[in-house]
Amino acid sequence: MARHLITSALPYINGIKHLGNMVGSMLPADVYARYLRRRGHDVLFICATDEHGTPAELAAKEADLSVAAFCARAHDAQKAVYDGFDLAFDHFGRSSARQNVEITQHFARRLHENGFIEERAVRQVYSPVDGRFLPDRYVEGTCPHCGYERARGDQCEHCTRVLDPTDLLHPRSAISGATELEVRETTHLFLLQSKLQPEVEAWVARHEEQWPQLSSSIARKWLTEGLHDRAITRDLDWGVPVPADTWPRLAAEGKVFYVWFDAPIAYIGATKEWADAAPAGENRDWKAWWYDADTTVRYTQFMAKDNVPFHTVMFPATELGVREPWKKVDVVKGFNWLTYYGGKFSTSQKRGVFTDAALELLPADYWRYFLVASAPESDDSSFTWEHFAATVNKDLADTLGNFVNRVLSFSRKRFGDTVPAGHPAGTAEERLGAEAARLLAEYEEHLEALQFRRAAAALRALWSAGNAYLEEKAPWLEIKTDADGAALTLRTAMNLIHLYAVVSAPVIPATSAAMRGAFALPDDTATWVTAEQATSLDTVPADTPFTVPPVLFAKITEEDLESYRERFGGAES
Ligand code: B3M
Ligand code: ZN
Repeated sequence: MARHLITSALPYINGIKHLGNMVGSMLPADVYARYLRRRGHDVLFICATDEHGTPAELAAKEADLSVAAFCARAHDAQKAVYDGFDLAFDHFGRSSARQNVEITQHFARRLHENGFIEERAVRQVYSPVDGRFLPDRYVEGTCPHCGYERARGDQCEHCTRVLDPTDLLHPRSAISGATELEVRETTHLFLLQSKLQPEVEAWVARHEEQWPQLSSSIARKWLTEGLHDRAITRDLDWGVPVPADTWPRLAAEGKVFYVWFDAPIAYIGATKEWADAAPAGENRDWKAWWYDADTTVRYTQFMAKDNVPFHTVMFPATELGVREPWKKVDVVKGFNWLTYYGGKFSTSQKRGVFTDAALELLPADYWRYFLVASAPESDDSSFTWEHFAATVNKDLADTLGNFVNRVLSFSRKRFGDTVPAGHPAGTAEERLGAEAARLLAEYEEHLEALQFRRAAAALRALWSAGNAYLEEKAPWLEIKTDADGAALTLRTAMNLIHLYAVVSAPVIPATSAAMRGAFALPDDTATWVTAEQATSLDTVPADTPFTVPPVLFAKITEEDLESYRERFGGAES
């Protein structure tokens, strides 16, 4: 069996993420990891907080904490939310960890030895009041083109023109508002990506066939525009220090690597953290996942589309330039945006649903199912409370939850606390088994192809098949004339519930466990269902004791909806 390395884009440290971030990276990665584990593959699922860069420094300042203290706290806060969402990472690390510092410095040294790094003098805005160089977007001023007074040094939001900070009229520091700004010369390390362009192109050409169209078209666009040499250091206090053995002067000046240089390397760093955290007696070989692993590991990355260029072009360029056999990605699964009523999720304007608030309202499975079923794959998709409520009520509460409850309570009422025997399976059961096997195969196929929306649709169809069977057999009528017929129907339906419990687990793990726990079946450890088992629907034999679990999914009422819209903002008026 192949070994599967799975990573999700690393959530940035500066705040709790919204549902759009969740559906575009961590959640589908988790569903895929859970699925592959259940199919018996060796899986390593890694994520981490992305902690360097100016936004982290500014968020720390606002919280009146040191950056290190802020990041430690923010990491724990994010981790708690991801635990709440049942994300089953093998390790959730930190880009600021020692392991990542070491590997990032190693990469930089190797790139230098191989002639891919050069020192260049650049002129940059310096703010004496702030005591620091200001990144382009932290210089604000009046746009020379349209007169907008809050244009940023990289771009005017109003007329969208791309700017250089020195273009701005009346420039000021966005951090302190200071207006005495100077332009100073400073030296930075540049990664000579232009030299690596042909190699990256050849590498992309060999791999893009396996990528979804969204990813390969973004990679192609970047390559067509040409890879530019890129500054990979910054004048900041917080970050991976430039190694003094290789660049003593820059190290003495306190330069650190740019956040996008060390962030993807943190996939490796976090794997090493995982290995270093092994309990006594367990040997975790981080390098086997990352080094010389081209034919033994299949590596799948998940991310939103704005991150795709960094993963399909920039990080591969870095890895190629290192001239060591580091594992490169096999499949880049990119996502479009989830919007909030067609607009942006916005922290500052308090629009949209953040992951911590979501869990305060409802358990993770409601969100997991809804998000997977509306994953923005072929296009952007829009979150609305109305759509959310309709999906929960119809798919989760009616189609799945109600089926489970109805079958188990009715059987208990009529036949007691064990699965009834009844007649042997007849043609209706044969048809149902064939349908279940067909839909299961479809579901598997979509999960393997990373088509999450379609996978959710196949799962929903599998749930519906149970309802159709129940309507057809109508055991509540059958029981009046043929008790053994009703017993057969209920036993078959209970087998279907057990099948649902096993195969729904990648999407709704907690509910699946509750469904499975209803049956006191000895040695019930299978992690997946074979086509034969789906066809014969007899894993749970007659006489198996069972209990009726509490209602699996509560319906969302009109009043709930009203209060959600009020709290989170609804359609923009
Ligand atoms: N932290 C995503 C973002 O903040 C970025 C991903 C890094 S993946 C190596 O938009
Ligand atoms: Zn403008």
